[in-house]
Amino acid sequence: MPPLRAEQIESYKKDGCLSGIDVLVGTDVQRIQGCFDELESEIGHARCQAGLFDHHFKQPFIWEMATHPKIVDRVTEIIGDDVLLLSTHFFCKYGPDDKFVAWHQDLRYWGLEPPVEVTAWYAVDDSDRENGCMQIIPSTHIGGLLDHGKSEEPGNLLSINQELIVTKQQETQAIDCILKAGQMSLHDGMVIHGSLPNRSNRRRCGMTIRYIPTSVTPTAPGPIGTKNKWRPILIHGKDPHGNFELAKPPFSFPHRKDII
Ligand SMILES: O=C(O)CCC(=O)C(=O)O
Repeated sequence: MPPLRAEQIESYKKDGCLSGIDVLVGTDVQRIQGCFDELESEIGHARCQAGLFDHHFKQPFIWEMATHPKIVDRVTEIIGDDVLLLSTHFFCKYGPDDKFVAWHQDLRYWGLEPPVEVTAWYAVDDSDRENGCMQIIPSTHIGGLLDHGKSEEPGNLLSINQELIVTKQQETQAIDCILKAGQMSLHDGMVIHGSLPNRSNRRRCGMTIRYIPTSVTPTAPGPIGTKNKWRPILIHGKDPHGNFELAKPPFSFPHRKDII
């Protein structure tokens, strides 16, 4: 796949996100959906909604996506060659239902310094307005980390029910990350984003894959307010900084011959 064009990188830097990037096509899209279906039937809908933190240590299909060159190479074009896989997670909304993701900045609760991170949001299923695609308020990644409160609305899928109050004007600027299954969006961990409830009877599953440059230092052992711990893995380039205790890759690198 060709690298991101200069105007795409510019657009990412300006908006804090870039949507509609092709990753998988054809039977591979269904194969990954099938792997998720299998996991879902083993552990149930409730845990799949937002409870699958770092399952790339157990599930080869998540590791396969987290190390996929069509994702990782795009990330290196944004944050440079030396990249750690920070974590993986899923946001899976079954509809019709009231579950939603309140407006937030990922990095507000992650204890990373400097706050630099890119999320690849891989669409396991088609994601559109009706089933509650992710929404992003462009250019909000440049205003620093903002104070969050607690959501008063039941159904927030965020780990500690955090919510950032945004203005009506900001809300009207939000853009929909409409994706076909097999595509991804990339977003900056500082940008304000969230998603509305799934009002369809289709599932809307997104696999979030979080990446940081090796120059980032942890100021907390994991996402603040949760029991989860960071267990980053070097997946591209080198780690000259040694800021994290790195975890071992759980499986071999399925796509790369240069790293075993
Ligand atoms: O999938 C969603 O609706 C929200 C995703 C999200 O908040 C994230 O990737 O940080």
